Amino acid sequence: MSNQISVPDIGDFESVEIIEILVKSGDVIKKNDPVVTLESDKSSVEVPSPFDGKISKLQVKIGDKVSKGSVLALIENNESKPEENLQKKEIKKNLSTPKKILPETEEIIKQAESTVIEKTEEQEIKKVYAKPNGADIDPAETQDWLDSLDAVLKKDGIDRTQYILKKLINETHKDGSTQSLTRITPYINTIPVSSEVKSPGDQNIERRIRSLIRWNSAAMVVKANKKNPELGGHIGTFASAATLYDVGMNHFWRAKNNKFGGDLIYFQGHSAPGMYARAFLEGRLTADQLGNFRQEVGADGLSSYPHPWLMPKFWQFPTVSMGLGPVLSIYQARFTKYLINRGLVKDENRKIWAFLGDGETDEPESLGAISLASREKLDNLIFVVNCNLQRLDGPVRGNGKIIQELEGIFRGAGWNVIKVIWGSYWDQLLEKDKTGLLIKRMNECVDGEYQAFKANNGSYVREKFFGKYPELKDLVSSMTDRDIWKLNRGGHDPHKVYAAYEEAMNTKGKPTVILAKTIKGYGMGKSGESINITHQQKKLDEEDLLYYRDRFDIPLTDKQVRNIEFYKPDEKSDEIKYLKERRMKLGGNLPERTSYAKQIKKPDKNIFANMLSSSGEREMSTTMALVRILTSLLRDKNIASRLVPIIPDEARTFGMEGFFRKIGIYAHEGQKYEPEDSEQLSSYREDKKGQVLEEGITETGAMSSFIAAGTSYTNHDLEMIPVYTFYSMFGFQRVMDLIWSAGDSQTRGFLIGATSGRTTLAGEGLQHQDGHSQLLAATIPNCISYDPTFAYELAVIFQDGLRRMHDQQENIFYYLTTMNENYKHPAMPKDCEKGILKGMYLFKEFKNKGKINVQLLGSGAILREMIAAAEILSNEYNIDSDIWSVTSFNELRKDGMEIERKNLLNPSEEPEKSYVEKCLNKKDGPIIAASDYIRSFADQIRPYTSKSFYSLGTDGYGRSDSRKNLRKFFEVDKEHIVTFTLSALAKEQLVPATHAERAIKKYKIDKDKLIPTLL
Ligand SMILES: Cc1ncc(C[n+]2csc(CCOP(=O)(O)OP(=O)(O)O)c2C)c(N)n1
Ligand SMILES: [Mg+2]
Repeated sequence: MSNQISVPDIGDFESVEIIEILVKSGDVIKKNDPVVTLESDKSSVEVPSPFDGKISKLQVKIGDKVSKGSVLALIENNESKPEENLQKKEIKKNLSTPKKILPETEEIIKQAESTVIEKTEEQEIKKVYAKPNGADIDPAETQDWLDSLDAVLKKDGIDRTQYILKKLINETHKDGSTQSLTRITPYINTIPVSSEVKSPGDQNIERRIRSLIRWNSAAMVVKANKKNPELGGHIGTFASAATLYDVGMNHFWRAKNNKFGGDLIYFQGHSAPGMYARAFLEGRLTADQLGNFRQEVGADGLSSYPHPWLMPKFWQFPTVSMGLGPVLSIYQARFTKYLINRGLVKDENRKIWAFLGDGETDEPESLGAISLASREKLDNLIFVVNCNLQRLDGPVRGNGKIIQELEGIFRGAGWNVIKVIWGSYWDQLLEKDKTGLLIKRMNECVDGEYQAFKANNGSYVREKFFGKYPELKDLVSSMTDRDIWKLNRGGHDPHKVYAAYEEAMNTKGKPTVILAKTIKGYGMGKSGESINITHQQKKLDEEDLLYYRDRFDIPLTDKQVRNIEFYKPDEKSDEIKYLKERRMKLGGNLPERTSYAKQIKKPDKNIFANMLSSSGEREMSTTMALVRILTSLLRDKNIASRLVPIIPDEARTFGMEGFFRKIGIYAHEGQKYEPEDSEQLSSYREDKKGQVLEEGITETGAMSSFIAAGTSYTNHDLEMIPVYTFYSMFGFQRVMDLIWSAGDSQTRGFLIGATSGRTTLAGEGLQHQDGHSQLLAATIPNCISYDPTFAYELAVIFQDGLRRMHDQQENIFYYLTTMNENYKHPAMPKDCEKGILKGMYLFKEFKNKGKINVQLLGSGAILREMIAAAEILSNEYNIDSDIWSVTSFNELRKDGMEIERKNLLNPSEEPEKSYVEKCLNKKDGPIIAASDYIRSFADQIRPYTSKSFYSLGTDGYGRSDSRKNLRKFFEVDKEHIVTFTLSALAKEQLVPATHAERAIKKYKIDKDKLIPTLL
């Protein structure tokens, strides 16, 4: 039978133009295949076919205007009409909507409700309020409860006990209790001794290995600083974290190999020396390389911190800017699940581990995204917070307890929290303490005290910690001060750490955070153990070094210690054999950065063809052109599945809502509700296989997703193409540090600064109007940035970006600014592709009017003002001009800089010309350059031409008004361009000054107005 394919509900739009017809008569198509593309002035969207079948007749042509219900085509098939389906749906809907309540029924409900109220009033219980100091008003009753609890615990175990407690607590909430009783647990280990899974490792060998790593990592820092005190480095951080890393390396972290994708470990930035020291024992780094720690300029240096850019075969994740590691790891874990749910990679139970400092948790980025991790049930994510209680200047929470604070925050956010506070030596004491006083004392001590204990000695701990209560003093009376000193912290006890990691690995349905208590500068003695200056301690004198050697039994002579020699046992030694064997078992070495990704095949040559011809009478913005480019790419079989559109809650602003229905919004649980706009073409469709990352209002999160997707070629061996579109003002300015780290990570992808330009985004005002993001982009070495004006420029740039990042495998990423101003787009002039990519090309010449010429360089939105100004100059003043479309002042500057340097280095040779010079040197007249950015943007090319150069731009704070008024205010409208050009020509003595004076009057330009930077 023949069915009609008609326009479904397209929201508020009427008479929308058909810009593409994607089928022809006779085509056999599948349900949901696109039939036509519609474009309003706000967005463009494909209309899918509701049926499988064969197109028998097209009812429309390009340019037709259609509305809801307009018939697009006829299709032959065996299906029923969509209206019938709709009717069925309606019936279903009606069934599920509750019927109206009859008045009699309402009366009955009212009566029932009133009796309930009376009853509760009658039965009101006499309340006994707790004493405000928490004192027990009825100890016998309390004991009854405790006995009952004990009985349940013995009979049915902990789960049942917790269930009953939860029930009881819930009951109290009904009666108005607002206390949550489970946010913070006592200051003891979460995992009881009886549940600890024992490490299968040989503890003696592991301790020896750890000691060697400790020594070599400290020696590396000290040696470098002895060579040159400028170099810096840290000993104290890794000293506190050595056990946390070692247990992972020996037992948990699986490397990437041909059978497994590998766990991803975000190492805490300033613990880098520890990773190098291990790699040295593994034979991956030489003693010479360790000797070159922080001397990176030569070929064999080791980078100060984890920087993939500097050590691309070693480091995977830059972490040292505090807070970035945590947030990046969360989105990495999420992106891993995204790839699995979309069927692009196998689920291999890979884990993402992130190590962070306790001081680092003060960064908003560290904790700001933790609720995403629990919401998305990221059980592939494990945080290890090294709680050494200190940051750089002093204690993290001298007056409080960071572990307890973090426990509350993470538990509140829905994480599995494992506290590893006390080491095994405490087990017996805790077991012996029947009064609960020991835990009470542990709870009441603040971190400042805990730090001071470890900066002192056993007798100090006896007196200050145990001494507070006689019972506790008794508890340790048979212990020597040395024994007391040996009471270790959880994070230094490999057994406790192993048990915690094991539990984290097996936790399902939520992420885990391990809060491990350690000592900053562990083992450094008086030179740095638990003292405030530990963080920056990088010089150890002879005595300190000898102490450190003895403390960790390093088999070095005094002389070798004085020479600060590294120590590596023989290859056949137990230590090296053990260490290598462990890593072999776990699949290889870590960290290691590799990529085995197959490159994405080029899109079809004609994929952007429609962008290269004129848009005719149709007006559109470059943002819309971008949406069209993406829509075309989604039809390319090589590219479609690899595109990752990322949006922080602005899809509708950018006309991207068409993607919701077409490719779905990623939602790990699918869609549990029928969206209110389900009947519409752009309905909000969430899907487990959804492709769009709709991040909500978090540029930090969106940027983290961009990095995860753009480094997928190394972390998942799968090339992806992230396209992150944002309000240009909330991009670089907001998340510059993350963008910098994207560069370091060698992320590939497209950042799109939409609604860009200080005068082009008209109504939003000072905080929204971006006039400098391009300049910020220019500071990132591997960021390629463009500010195109026309659709064909954008298409050429985008296509070349795909070529460079995927064909050529260049580790670059793009920043493209697009605009929301609608205008007509001309067809691409001949032979301008190279110029578009280099940064400028001759767009148009206004010739034959006279002898006076001027070079007009316009970028982005302001190029069109330039074109209009050129017409006025030609028509009214007989001034000829060459109009250059400058797609990238940034790229032109790079070229100029490079050529200038080359010329300076080759003084005897004929100087080479920069691209700017090559374009302009045969042209006459001064240069007027203008953009919708501050003047420094265009000024970047000033040194690369010998011509007079005048730049116009939008320096100053933005403000809300119409585009016309804003361009006038910032003096970048066609009238100002004409006037300034005339004035510049007068200065060059090419025209009389009266021309400019007249223009100033004609255009009512107020000479006395202050420069906008002062307004
Ligand atoms: C964004 C940022 N701000 C400041 C620093 C400088 N810095 C490096 S380490 C450090 C202290 C870190 O303390 P903590 O997180 O507790 O780590 P620990 O060394 O104690 O393990 C600071 C302030 C930085 N690296 N990044
Ligand atoms: Mg710390």
